Amino acid sequence: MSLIASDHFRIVVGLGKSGMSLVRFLANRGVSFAVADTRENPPELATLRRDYPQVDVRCGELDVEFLCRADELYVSPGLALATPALQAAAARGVKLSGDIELFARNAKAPIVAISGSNAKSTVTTLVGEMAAAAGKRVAVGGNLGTPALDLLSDDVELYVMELSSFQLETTAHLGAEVATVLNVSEDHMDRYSGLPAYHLAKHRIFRGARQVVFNRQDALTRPLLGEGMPCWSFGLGVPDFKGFGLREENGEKYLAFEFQSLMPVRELKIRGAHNQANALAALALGHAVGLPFDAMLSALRTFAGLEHRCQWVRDLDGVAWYNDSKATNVGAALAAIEGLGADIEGKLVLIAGGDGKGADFKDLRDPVAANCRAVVLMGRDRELIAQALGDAVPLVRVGSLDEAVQQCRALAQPGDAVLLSPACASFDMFKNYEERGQLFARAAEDLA
Ligand code: UMA
Ligand code: ADP
Repeated sequence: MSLIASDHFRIVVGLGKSGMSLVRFLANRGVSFAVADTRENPPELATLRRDYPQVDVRCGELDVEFLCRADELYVSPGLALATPALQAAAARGVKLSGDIELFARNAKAPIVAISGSNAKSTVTTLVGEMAAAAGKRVAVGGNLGTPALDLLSDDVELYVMELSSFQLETTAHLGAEVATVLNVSEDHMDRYSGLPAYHLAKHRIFRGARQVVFNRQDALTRPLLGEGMPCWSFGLGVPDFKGFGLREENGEKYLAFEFQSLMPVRELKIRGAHNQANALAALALGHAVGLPFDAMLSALRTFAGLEHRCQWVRDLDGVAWYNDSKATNVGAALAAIEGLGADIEGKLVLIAGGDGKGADFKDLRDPVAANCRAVVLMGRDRELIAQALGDAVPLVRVGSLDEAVQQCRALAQPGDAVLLSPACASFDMFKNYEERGQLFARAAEDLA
């Protein structure tokens, strides 16, 4: 049974990656639909016109009368539900939904659902590799990589899904086998009225979940639960029943489950305390869906981390260079500054700045004072960061990433590390965080 009524009319709102996956899904099932996008030339317009020339597509300002022809709108994650035309349609009885809701209604295999302000992609990838090492036919994607609907297949035995708060806003019932919010810190404050609204959106991931995983070190990750709900935890402290954590044996730190040591931390290739937490979260999620420990541990031993996440670029004159361009919010940059700062002999020379998305940067001040030799500031919101840091450390303002790299070369001393961890999105200066990371790595590699 396809869990979608074919006698209703739908409109796909947004024609990016999610919108195009919706188009494919609906067209394959013979559902009648149209497409709207607020942009004059949305990214997938040419593909839509080539592959589905019969589909009615409206570009530019959303037309409420047009939207109200539909029973249900599938709204792309990049478009806020607060958009007046969407709200006007909803007020007239049109249902607002999204790709993840449709995915959940049609997925036949268990879902591991992963959200959080940071570490989603790392943990999602890790759980996917653990499942593959255990011989499962696993599909990995969502906010990371392949859009959810493109993953649907009767062959899949396990779905491992990274879900953003934007995707969860349009998801009424996910029904995951296990769900987690890894951590909660401010992000996307240009879209939410404040942390409570953002927190609420993330916690929609627990709707209909059969098991949950929470972070013992972050109270905002604990869901409100009915009694008897199976619940696993992770955190950097010593674990107790149903907990994953760290234990010390003969002076050596181990990843551990309850009272059992599993693997020395030194065998992990990913660096920093934050990555130990990520490994523990992945173990908890994998254990909840029955993956054996030997397969999970072998995946942990080989996983070298994802590009642009505290990724080592090179050593030059005793200074290590790291690309953490994916740190697009304050929480992520803090994890890198504290995690890497504790791992090196000297100090960090930090490159920060970009589009701050309305964030408050004050939490950077103390960790920067403790771990950094200097901060090189660039991008649109560099003065906001400068104000938050005050006189904690010397600040250098630059106009380009190349100039930032040159300044870091001059400022860093042997034993130090240069860290690009901007605490900001990249869109004011770059196409995306990948481009920012690649240009940084290239400039660092080009240094004589
Ligand atoms: N947009 C419009 N008008 C529209 C529709 C979209 O202006 O009518 C704009 C949005 O404001 C946004 C951009 O277009 O700036 C892209 O939005 P989209 O919804 O079309 O995005 P997709 O191409 O469908 O990509 C989305 C996710 N992007 C966002 O949520 C912004 C991708 O995550 C995800 O990989 C993809 O679906 C497949 O599931 C990216 C992302 O940045 C990596 N996610 C955010 C994050 O990780 O912080 C949440
Ligand atoms: P997401 O998909 O949630 O953005 P990623 O795995 O891509 O997460 O990591 C993004 C950034 O978050 C990394 O660059 C790193 O600095 C930071 N980070 C990684 N693990 C953690 C953690 N456990 N807590 C906080 N920040 C983290």
